[in-house]
Amino acid sequence: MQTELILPRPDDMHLHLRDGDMMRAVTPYSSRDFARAIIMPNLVPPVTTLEAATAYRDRILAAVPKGQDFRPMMTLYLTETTTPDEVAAAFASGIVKAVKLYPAGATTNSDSGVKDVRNVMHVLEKMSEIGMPLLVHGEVTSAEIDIFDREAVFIDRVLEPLRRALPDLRIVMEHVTTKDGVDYVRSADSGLAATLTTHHLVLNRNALLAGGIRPHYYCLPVLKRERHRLALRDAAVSGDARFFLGTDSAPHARSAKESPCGCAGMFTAINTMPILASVFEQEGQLDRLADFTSKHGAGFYGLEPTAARLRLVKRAEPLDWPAQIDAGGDEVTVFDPGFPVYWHVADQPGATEEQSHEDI
Ligand code: OTD
Ligand code: ZN
Ligand code: ZN
Repeated sequence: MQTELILPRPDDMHLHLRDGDMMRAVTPYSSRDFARAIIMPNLVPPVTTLEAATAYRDRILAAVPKGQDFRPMMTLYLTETTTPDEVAAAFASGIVKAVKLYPAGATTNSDSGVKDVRNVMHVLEKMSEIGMPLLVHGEVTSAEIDIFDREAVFIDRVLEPLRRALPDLRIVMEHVTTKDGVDYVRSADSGLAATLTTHHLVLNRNALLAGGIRPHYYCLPVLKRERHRLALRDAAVSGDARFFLGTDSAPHARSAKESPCGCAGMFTAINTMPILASVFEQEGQLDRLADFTSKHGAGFYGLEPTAARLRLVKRAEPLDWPAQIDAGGDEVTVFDPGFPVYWHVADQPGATEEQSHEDI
């Protein structure tokens, strides 16, 4: 039985770090295990300019504990007033790696999102020209479309026409949650990739709804049927370079989740790597974990896998994590995969053997 795994330090290609106290509380968990991350721009107000992205990046870097090497790769939030020149200048700076398209109303803080893709075509044309990736929250928001069908309908109504109109535009379908999404990515000749979250690989919608409603398992896109989860797992371990990790770790105060109208999002940054090692082990594909977490995403963004390493070890005793972490007076509930996790992150850069807190 394999009990050690050494990977290039992984990349989280879809991460919500928030701002202020919350950002300062959660950032160290990502920077401990990850080398780089694509940082989502859905702050209030959203990050829409290079100037705002640069300032946000500086605030994140200030929250990274000394001795850890973590590179935030920024994104701009696409609105109907974003200009082609703004995104081109942002991309040229090297600080901003991509533009994020949220259909208006699709998820947390997406009110300033795009109502109709036709209104941003001039920006997308520019991105296609300069090779700047478009990251999409791929769900339609129309009230008449069932929430479980919103990803599949987005592919038909928005994504496919967009890819026909701009075949050279590089697109990432963020947090793909359905077999439809996986099949669509596989059917594309080029230019299309997808991130997969930790939680959608682990849970189906029963976790949210069976035996009581569990607000800490509510996220968007919402958890789907088992057959979709199995399709996602198949894609993650397949070795297909179009699929890579984007945790979509999205912390909210516990009170905002345990509410009559609870916020969407799960906080997974803290235990993602041990959970993913368990998932790949369950699938008999431990050797492909590095592709998924450390190579495919880097390849898509034109980066080398990191030279630094992350070591995971399997132990007899399960990993222990706090049920909640403290975030500036608020509590954030930590993702519980629902099974014991025997993989542990063993080495953190900058930590001596005595300092390294192996069980988080
Ligand atoms: N999903 N929560 C959030 C974002 C994501 O769609 C997403 O990317 C969030 O809270 O920012 C969530 O459930
Ligand atoms: Zn999203
Ligand atoms: Zn997200």
